[in-house]
Amino acid sequence: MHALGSIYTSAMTMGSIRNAWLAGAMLLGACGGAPPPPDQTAAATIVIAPAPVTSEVVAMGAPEPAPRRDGMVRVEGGILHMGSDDGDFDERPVHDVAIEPFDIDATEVTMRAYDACVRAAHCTAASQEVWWPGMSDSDHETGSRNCNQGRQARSDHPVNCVDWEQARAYCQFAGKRLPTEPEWERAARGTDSRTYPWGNAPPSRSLLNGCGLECVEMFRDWGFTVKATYEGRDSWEGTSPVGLFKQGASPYGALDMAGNVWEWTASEYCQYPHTSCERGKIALRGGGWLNHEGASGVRAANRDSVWATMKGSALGFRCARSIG
Ligand SMILES: [Ca+2]
Ligand SMILES: [Ca+2]
Repeated sequence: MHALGSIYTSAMTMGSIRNAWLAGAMLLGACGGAPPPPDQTAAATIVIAPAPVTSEVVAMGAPEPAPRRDGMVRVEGGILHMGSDDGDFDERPVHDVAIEPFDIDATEVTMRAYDACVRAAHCTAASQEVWWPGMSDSDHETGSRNCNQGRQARSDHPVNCVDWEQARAYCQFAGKRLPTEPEWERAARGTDSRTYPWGNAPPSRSLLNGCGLECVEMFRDWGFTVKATYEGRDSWEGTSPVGLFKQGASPYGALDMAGNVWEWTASEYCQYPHTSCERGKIALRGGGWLNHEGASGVRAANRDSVWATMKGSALGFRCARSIG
């Protein structure tokens, strides 16, 4: 994890350890040069509406749709009750967003898939090192230990340590695009405003690759204290192969929408209801193998943001595609 050290300290001074490494990176990023602004690809119609009632939502146990042969799942359109009144300040107010049906990758993009784009000379290679503006030497050293580039045994793991432009280039290569933030939330939460992709049951090591005891101990060895996502130990100190946690599927069959790697979206980071935006900052979703904030960090409405130029070892992406 990139952060730790100075980043962790920075986040703590904000009065919260929310998304500490990412928030810290954002703070540090503000000291560096601003990256190119993102284009505005979100095609959502925004309508303010009262918060939906979510208390009746229960954990889902029904079989989830299987990915198609092209590795994507279909996500229904309609009104998304975006955000959460139970989450962080940037998840409020809950507001309605109209979205069109679309397809989204069932899994995060793997190293193997990304390398095919590199071999085709459409993508630049993923980095073996983390980077963000103002990064410290210790951030660089600890964060780079979990970049997957150049590790043969991780070809089925998500590509990480790629910036936003690299993610966009890959999706273009695949005939796709990054999902907008509303689309990502729809794909993770379905139509019932559930807390997590699988329902409302708390995270566990059978549902996602989060920060279990293996992660807590790793950071303890590095001199840092992090809060576990769940009790017990999972098998993955860093990323895991994509699509491993079938029980954690979203209502549409999308996997790892919670945990493994945070995911780039197409959207600039804006306060709801999309009135005030931070130019050059991109909205991230899903939480990752590293979360300082425990279970809350992998909620489907949780958000974070970083400079578009960041390359993080707990940050990857998946692609989406419009229908028709
Ligand atoms: Ca783990
Ligand atoms: Ca993920």
